[in-house]
Amino acid sequence: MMNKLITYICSIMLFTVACKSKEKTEVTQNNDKSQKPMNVLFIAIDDLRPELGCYGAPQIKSPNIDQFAKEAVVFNRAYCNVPVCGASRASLLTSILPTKNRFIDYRAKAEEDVPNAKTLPSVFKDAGYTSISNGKIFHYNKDVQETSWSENPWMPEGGHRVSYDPTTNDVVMKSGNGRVYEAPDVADSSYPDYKIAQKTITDLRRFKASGEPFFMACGFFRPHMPFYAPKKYWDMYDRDSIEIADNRHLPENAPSLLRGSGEFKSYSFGDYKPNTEAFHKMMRHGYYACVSYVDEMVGDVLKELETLGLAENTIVVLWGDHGWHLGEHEFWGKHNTLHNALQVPLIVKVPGKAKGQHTKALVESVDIYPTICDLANVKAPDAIMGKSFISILNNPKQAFRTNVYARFKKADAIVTEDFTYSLFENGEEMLYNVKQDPKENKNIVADDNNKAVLEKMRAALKAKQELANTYK
Ligand SMILES: [Ca+2]
Repeated sequence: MMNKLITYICSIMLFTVACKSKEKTEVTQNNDKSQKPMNVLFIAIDDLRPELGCYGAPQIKSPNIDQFAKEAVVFNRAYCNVPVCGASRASLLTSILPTKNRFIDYRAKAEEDVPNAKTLPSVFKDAGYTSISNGKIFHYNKDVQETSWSENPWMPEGGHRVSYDPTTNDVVMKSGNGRVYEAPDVADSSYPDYKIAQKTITDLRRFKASGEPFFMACGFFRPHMPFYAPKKYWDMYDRDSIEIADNRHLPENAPSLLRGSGEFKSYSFGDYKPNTEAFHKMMRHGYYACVSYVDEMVGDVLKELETLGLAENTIVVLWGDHGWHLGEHEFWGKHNTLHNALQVPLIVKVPGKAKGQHTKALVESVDIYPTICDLANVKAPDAIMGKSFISILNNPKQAFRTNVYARFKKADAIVTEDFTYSLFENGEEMLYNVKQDPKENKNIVADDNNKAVLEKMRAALKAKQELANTYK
């Protein structure tokens, strides 16, 4: 018995030593300058919520992202720091948290809000990489252009404001927001996301030929409204069988300042009347069709990365800039601190790290910057506020943050493993138990049983606000 025990203990000790020496070897290899540098492909998808096949949503046709997820780590609990395009992107790309005076809305620019910050692409550029921006990365593609990018940011003609013209049987540039949906029988190449994918593919071929290390940012427009996609993507879904939100009402005890986004009202709805069942089905159908269209474009880019043999030394990060209400609470879009607006898809593939696994670790968008730097051995500036989650990529079962922080205009929010909490500027609060009430249908802030939790959430929020305010 004793002998067996001693053998057992010895084998554990040997195993531990073996693991430690393996770790050491890996670190040494990473620091070996003779190794090929790690490239970066950062794919940003506008307004993509984590409703994808690989997130357990079989109703969505996202075969290319699902395939990519099998080679990557899927973050089941990733959050944006600001649920609006421009601010979310500026915050991620500088790894600086929002405050009530910084990163406010879609117009937020890094060069105005944090003029001394070094952006993620700029640290790669300074480290000798070629940094490229194709499509929508910063909301304004000229934001911090000089310092961030090796070449002028590239945007397809007309941006996302193109729509189908029956006289030319193709899409053309237009001004202003028109109808919210469009399903013409045209080729993939008609819409700008195709051109963004093709430009990225052309650049990848160029970098393969030149051998230069790259930081490639590729930003797709869809599924941001308007829901314009070739008919074949709409045809992937049977509208009658699309399930609409089952909580088409405000949360019980909702604060008076809780609002949905008004952005969708800038489009026209054809024959549809908001808040009808037919409207819900049309909006979901349009959103899903655009997700499938963009999924195809992502697939084109990732296939080229494989074909060129670049995948083996390229870190790929796929990220949505914020969540989206698809009719839950009768809200459409982002622009509040409910879970639907804050949670984002985040899928990270790193050669040699974990793959085909999901993690429940809480991460926030500002963590992406230091993680990419860490993986590529590029030094991140001291002023950043995110934390590298490389430990999760080594072992997706590890815990990471105890909470994440987000804010939007009149509300600050904290999300923990079990709860979401918001404090509005008028003092109103929201607390939801996301384990028991994942759809956030009942604000339980006034429930005496939650007093201890509430105190913790308030303290966590204050700490995050203080951290955010440390940057001057
Ligand atoms: Ca967006």
